[in-house]
Amino acid sequence: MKALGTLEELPADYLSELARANLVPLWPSLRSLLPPRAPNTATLPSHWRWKAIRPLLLRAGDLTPMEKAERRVLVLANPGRGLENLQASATIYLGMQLVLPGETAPSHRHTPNAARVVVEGEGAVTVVDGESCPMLPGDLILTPTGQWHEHRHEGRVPVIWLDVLDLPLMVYLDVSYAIEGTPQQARPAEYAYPAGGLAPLAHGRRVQGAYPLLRYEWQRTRDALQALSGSCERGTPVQLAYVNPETGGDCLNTFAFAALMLRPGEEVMLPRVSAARVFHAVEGNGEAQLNDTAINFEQADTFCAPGLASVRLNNRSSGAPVFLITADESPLQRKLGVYEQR
Ligand code: GTQ
Repeated sequence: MKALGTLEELPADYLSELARANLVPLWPSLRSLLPPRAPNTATLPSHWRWKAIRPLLLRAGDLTPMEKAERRVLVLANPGRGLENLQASATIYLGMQLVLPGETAPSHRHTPNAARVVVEGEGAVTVVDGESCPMLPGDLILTPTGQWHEHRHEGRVPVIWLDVLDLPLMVYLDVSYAIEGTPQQARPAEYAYPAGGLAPLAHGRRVQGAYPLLRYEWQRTRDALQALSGSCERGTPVQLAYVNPETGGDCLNTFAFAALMLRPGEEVMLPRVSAARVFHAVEGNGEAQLNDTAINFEQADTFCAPGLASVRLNNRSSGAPVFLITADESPLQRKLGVYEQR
């Protein structure tokens, strides 16, 4: 591609006349807006260590009462995008949230979609549009766009989870806002999906509604990965997608979630895709090679790969499996017609 003219080549009086008329020449920016063959990204391969996060988050519990926080969260910010922008990737926001025994993060609803991956503790619930979802380590809990949610904790130990939201996207689109609510009347989960391929027939009809399942229990996901690993060739990722059990589609509109198992000694390459991706280690320690960046991750660590990164994952342990939960931007990119695998 030809090099184009620069701002510096233009006379100062011309530039100031343009600015007075709210005009900007395109050609000095054209190559960075439309770079040849592959996009530019500020997203860096990044790693957030649980060992660093946990004490700082517990300290936030001492420093800032719930009334002063509403959501007591430390945001996992990508240094490449500027920490102040609170982004892991262009569209993914990650935060580690703490609720102490006896506390409630009050009810609200907002345009961004959210999902939580529980990291530590027991005894808390997230109430989503009235449905009470217990929070146990490894559980994935959905809070789709517009649904009321509050976090209650009547247990004895701190509960911590990872929030995954499409907040940067909603802010970018000028559609991000929240509505405060009042405490919800909580009921147990209405529908269960007791096994793959079986859907409840409520009053002779299939369950209606866009989000039939809000809580994906870790124990069942783990068991399913173990079972799948028996019939998966080594080196082929043992991976399950978190889907809407009525439609088989993505469980949220914008992000796809999956669980991945690395068997002892196993190395896998993931396909090179345009969607940025985040990884959270539910169990085990391993290595990730993200482009030129090597990451040694431990249990409860979180890391991210920009779009089109090459991703290699390694479990060097000879006896213990690694379990990861991933979130990526593929549903959003598919809807926009820009998703690609290279
Ligand atoms: O739990 O509702 O990390 O509204 C950021 C915004 C969590 C939440 C976050 C939120 C929440």
